[in-house]
Amino acid sequence: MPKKNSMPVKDRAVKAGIATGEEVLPVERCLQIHRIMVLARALEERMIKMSKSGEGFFWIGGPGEEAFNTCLGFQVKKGEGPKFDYLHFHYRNSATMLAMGMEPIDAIRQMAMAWTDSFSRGRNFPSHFSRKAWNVVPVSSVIEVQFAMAPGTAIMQKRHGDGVTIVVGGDAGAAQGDFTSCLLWSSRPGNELPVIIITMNNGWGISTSHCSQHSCEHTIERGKAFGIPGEVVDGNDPVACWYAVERAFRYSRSTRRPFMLEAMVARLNGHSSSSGALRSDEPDCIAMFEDRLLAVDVLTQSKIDQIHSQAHAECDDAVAQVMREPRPGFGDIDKFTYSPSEVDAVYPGDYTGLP
Ligand SMILES: Cc1ncc(C[n+]2csc(CCOP(=O)(O)OP(=O)(O)O)c2C)c(N)n1
Ligand SMILES: [Mg+2]
Repeated sequence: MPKKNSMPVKDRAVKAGIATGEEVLPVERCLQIHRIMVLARALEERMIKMSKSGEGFFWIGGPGEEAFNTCLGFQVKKGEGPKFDYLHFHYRNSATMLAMGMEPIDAIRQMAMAWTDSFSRGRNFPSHFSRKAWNVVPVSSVIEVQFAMAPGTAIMQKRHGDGVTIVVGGDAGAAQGDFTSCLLWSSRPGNELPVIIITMNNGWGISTSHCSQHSCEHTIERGKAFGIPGEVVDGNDPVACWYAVERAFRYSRSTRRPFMLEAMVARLNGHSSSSGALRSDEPDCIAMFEDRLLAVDVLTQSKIDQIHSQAHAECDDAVAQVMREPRPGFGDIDKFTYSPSEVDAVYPGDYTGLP
C-alpha cells in the first residue's frame, strides 16, 4: 500500500495540481482538460440549438461525458495503421475527438448535413465520427455493433507493434450479444487481445432504467466470467478518469490483453433531440471541476467566464461559416456507400456507382 500523504488536500493541490485521494493531476494538464471539456459542451449546446432552429435536424451527443472522454482522447496513440490505436466510438465521443485535435467545425458540418462534412459527406447523424488518418472507425447508429468489430482490429494489433483497440458503448447496449461476443473473442486462451472495453454507464437506455434490466450493478462484473480485469471510475471526476484511463492503457499495451473500464456518467440533455434534449438536474462534471479549480486558485471566475465565452464564440462562428457551405445534391445519392477498392477486380470503383 502507498503511504498516505499527511498534507491537507488543499495545500497538496495548490502545490502540485488537483488531487483525488492519492492521485494528483498537474495544473497544466487540468487546465488543458478543462478547456476541452468546455469546448465540447459549447459545441453540443450549439448543435442542440441547431436542431431546434432548422440549421440541423436531429441531435445526439455527449453532454455529461466530457470528463472521461477528454482524458481518453489525450492519451490515445493517434495515427493511421497498425502501429496506432484503433477507436470504435459511440455517438457521445465529441470530447474525445476534440482532445485528439478535431475542430468544432468538423462536427458542425455533419450536424448541418453539409457536403463539406468530412465524416460522411452530409449523410449521417451528428456525432457519427470517422477519420481514417486517426484509425477512427465509422460510428454506427445501430448500437453495439462496434463491440463485434473491435476484436478484428485487435487481432491485427496483437501481431503488430504496441497499438491497442478502444471500444466504447452505453450501459443498455451492453445487454446485446455483440458485447458478450467482444468479451469472448478478447479472452480466448492463448489468443487474448489488446482491447480496452469501455462502458459509459449513465443509468439509462433512452427511457429504460439500468436497474430494471441488469442483474449486476456494473457491466465490468461480467468480465469475471472471461477472466478480464476491470475498473469502475467516477466519470464526473477528471482526475480519477485520467489515471483510470492511464492504467487501462498501460495494462493493455504492455500485456496485449483485454481490460474493462466503466465510467459512471450523467446524461445532461436527455437521450437526443427526439426526447427533448432538456437539461436534467444530474451532476455536471464541468461545474464540479470548476469548483475544485476555483477552490485552489488555479482559475478565477472571470477567467472561467472568458473560457466559456471564447468556446461559444468559436462554435457560433463555425455555424455561420457552415451555413454558407454547399449541401449534397441529387447526383450524390448513389455515391460513397462503399470505399473504392484497389484490389477488387470485379468492383474496383465505388460499388454503388455501378449501373
Ligand atoms: C440495435 C439497436 N437497437 C435499438 C436501437 C435504438 N436505440 C438507440 S440508442 C438506444 C439506447 C442506448 O442506450 P445506452 O447503450 O445505454 O447508451 P446511451 O444512449 O445511454 O449513451 C437505443 C435502444 C438502436 N439504435 N440499435
Ligand atoms: Mg445508457
